[in-house]
Amino acid sequence: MRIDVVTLFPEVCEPFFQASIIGRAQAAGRVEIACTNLRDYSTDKHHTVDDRPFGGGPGMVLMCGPVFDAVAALEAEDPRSATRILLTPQGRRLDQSLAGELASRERLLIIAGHYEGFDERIRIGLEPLEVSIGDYVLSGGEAAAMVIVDSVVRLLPGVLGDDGSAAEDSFSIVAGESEQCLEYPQYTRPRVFRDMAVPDVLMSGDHGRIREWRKQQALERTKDRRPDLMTGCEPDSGGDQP
Ligand code: 9D3
Repeated sequence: MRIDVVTLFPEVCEPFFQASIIGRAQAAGRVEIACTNLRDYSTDKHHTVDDRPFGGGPGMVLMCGPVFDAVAALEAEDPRSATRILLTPQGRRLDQSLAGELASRERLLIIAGHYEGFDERIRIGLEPLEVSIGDYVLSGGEAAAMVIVDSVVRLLPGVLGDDGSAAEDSFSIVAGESEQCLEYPQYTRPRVFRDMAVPDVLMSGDHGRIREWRKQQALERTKDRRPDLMTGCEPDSGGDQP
């Protein structure tokens, strides 16, 4: 997979993409991620990429020219057709099932804005998929780009290895359903820390009991904290809503 990120702050995104799992995925050739500075596609000597809105109002609007030119130049670099993604609070909310859909594409071209918004003709002319990462206000799309790339890259074949980590995530996709239970409580050494002991069952060596305890804990925790997930979470064993 190839991922391009068009942004006014490539220096913010680049180190994130070099680190940890995403960095290793790139080194292993599973994904190629390139950040492009939108300012490189401005056409005036002041490197302008935004302007005041026609009709007045607060803030600045990202201009069409640099965005169209950046998209055209990047798409011409590679014959694989790109899924264009525009990061905006008005977009489809990112969830595990959208991450899974995006992970199946051969190429993503992500456009991150800053300031108040995009010239509407960017939507009309480029017909991007508009994506939001949730209902809170960010100062720009860069953090959202990092979140999307992270959630997608770890789903690519071979990226996590075969320890089952991706399949066991509490939000992993199971048979087309995107959500299941939250995770059960985990413990490691020491056995007692500040008077808090590890539950006896985990020290019992009885793997049947351990599996039952974990299932029960995960169900209780899900019912308590995220009842909205209960539909995808073993409906027979505690899924009854109050
Ligand atoms: C006054 C209306 N504001 C929307 C709530 C304008 C506005 C504020 C901040 C428009 C864009 C932004 C910058 N945000 C993003 O670029 C963004 C974002 C977000 O703020 N929340 C969740 N997902 C995303 S994806 C891109």
